[in-house]
Amino acid sequence: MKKLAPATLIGFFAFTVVLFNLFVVPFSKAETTLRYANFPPAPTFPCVQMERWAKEVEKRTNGEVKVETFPGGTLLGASNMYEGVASGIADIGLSCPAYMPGRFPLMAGIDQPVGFKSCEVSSHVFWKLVKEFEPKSISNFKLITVFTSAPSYIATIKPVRNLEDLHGLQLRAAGNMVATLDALGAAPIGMPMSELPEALQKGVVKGYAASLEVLMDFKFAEIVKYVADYSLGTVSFAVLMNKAKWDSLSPSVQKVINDLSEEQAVWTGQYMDNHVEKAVKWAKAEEGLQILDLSGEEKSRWAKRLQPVIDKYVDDTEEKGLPGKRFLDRLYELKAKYEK
Ligand code: 3IO
Repeated sequence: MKKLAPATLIGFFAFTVVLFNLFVVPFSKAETTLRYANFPPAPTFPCVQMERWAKEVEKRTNGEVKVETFPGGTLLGASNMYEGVASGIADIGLSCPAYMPGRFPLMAGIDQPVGFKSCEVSSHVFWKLVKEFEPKSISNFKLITVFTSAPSYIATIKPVRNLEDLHGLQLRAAGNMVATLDALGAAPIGMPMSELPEALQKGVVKGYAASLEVLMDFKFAEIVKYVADYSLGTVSFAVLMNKAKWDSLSPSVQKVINDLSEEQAVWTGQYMDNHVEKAVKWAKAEEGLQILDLSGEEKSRWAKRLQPVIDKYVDDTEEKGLPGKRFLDRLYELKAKYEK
């Protein structure tokens, strides 16, 4: 048989590529692209869970849906996320209800200082609560999933071992945690996580309350060297989709997304718990971080200061005609169940 000249082979190959692009690609192409906005940097946990969700949706819809992700505030930031998704700038957005005290009054129950120890538990409890109570504040959106941060702790430049050390101390916190730090006598400043690096650098704050993985992910352990070992509450997140966009999706795609929602909450919690452990090990070994035990007596002083914060949540919601008492009762019930 006559050998084909290399040029003929290349020509044949090029022809095949052209044919493939003309006839095969157009029909196998993703039918829908979802634009998913996120405010913190790509390596942080809210974005890690976003990439996992995107990958799962693409896989489970066999490529019918493509998810385009926008980490680091490249499409929407923490403060315009809610409006940006409502108006369709993004199809999906990670909103942080905990940054807006008063705007999500019932859901704020999850961020009260109820002593969560694990993000898997708090995220799963939050998911169940949101399904059971269907908060009005997010009823204009399709809820994709919810989760929380891992429990927050006070991390500071100077050691905090008691309420006296904490008195008047300027600390950054998520909005919903401002009341908690106020009750402990600190001077909290509410701001999104994305503004904390600069505030710490400039010395505007002497520390913060947040979950512990940020010690490593934002390298905060280069500045703060002490953590007071007292779990203060979580920071809640809700992944919201534009309602019209949701309505435009096929029933099979909607089913994939619905089937993923609770799983995603639990996945995120598990990822976070493992990641926090890794971060604390790193911060201790590389940056000399110290976790300060509080005495038993000191812990009960803190608990005594924090109970009125929880009581106030109940009063505020009930005043608005919202079932805050039932929400909290159910929270404690689910917390005990998942902690087993
Ligand atoms: C958070 C927000 C963005 C990136 C990493 C994060 N870890 C915890 C939070 C939530 C928050 O704002 C806080 O104070 O814990």
